[in-house]
Amino acid sequence: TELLSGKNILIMGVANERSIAWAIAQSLASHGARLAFTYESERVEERVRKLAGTIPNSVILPCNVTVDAEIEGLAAAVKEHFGVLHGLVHSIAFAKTEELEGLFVDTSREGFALAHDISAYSLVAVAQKLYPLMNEGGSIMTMTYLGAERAMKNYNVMGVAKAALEASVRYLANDLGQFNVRVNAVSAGPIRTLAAKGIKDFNSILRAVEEKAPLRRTTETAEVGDTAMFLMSHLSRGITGEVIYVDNGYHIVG
Ligand code: 0WD
Repeated sequence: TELLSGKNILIMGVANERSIAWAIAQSLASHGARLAFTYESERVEERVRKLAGTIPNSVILPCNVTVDAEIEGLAAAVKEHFGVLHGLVHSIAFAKTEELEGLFVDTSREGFALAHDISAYSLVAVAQKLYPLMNEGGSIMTMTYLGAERAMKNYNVMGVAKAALEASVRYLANDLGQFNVRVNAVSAGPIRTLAAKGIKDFNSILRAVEEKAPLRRTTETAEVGDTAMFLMSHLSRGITGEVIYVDNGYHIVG
């Protein structure tokens, strides 16, 4: 029943105990994976170190994804610690709060570029440096949201960045399939995390999900964690380039 035993998986995007990446870590660890975590900056280092410390044999490495040298340093460190990498979980996004309210038409050049750099290009950048370590095949996953496909209130430039992210998943999947590396996205329903704090009127979004989603409840991070476990495992070996919805069905009705 240890679906991930012998698998080395890198998790990027734990900020605190509410982070989706942290729930993913719990699911992966409980199925026997060996984990490495990255932290963005000293601002979150202590919190990530404390959380990672509760998972035996895990390692923690710095990586701000806006800096190429840090991604290169990460790849070198992962190679040193693990030798072979089997999985990569990308759970990172950022936009300035002023871009996450009001009209999308008011998005600044700089805000657009920053949101795309951290939320979409970073997947390409880390995949580029880490797939060469996936000598035994691998699974890469990222986190997306329905705002990639629909114009949703206040999501604005992040929706456009998520559309770029989802397209990147398809192009990366097509490139890396020949190396037996799969690339997928999980589109999660809204969850109250640090990142969600930046989105205006988040409560009404949650309420709409409770009312309209087929399962009549909001998404829990553990539900995303268990789908991530499936994506990291052999069970999902036929799936690549896909966006899997873990949203209690909201996208079919909302
Ligand atoms: O409703 C939600 N919470 C949903 C989130 C619904 C659907 C998708 N998502 C996505 C987010 O867009 C993101 O891609 O899930 C992913 C994880 O988000 P989260 O777990 O909701 O949020 P959070 O716990 O804040 O983790 C995102 C982290 C950052 O946290 P803060 O809030 O400190 O910015 O991404 C990391 C950082 O730890 N991050 C970076 N990591 C490396 N380099 C960088 C960076 N430059 N910028 C942000």
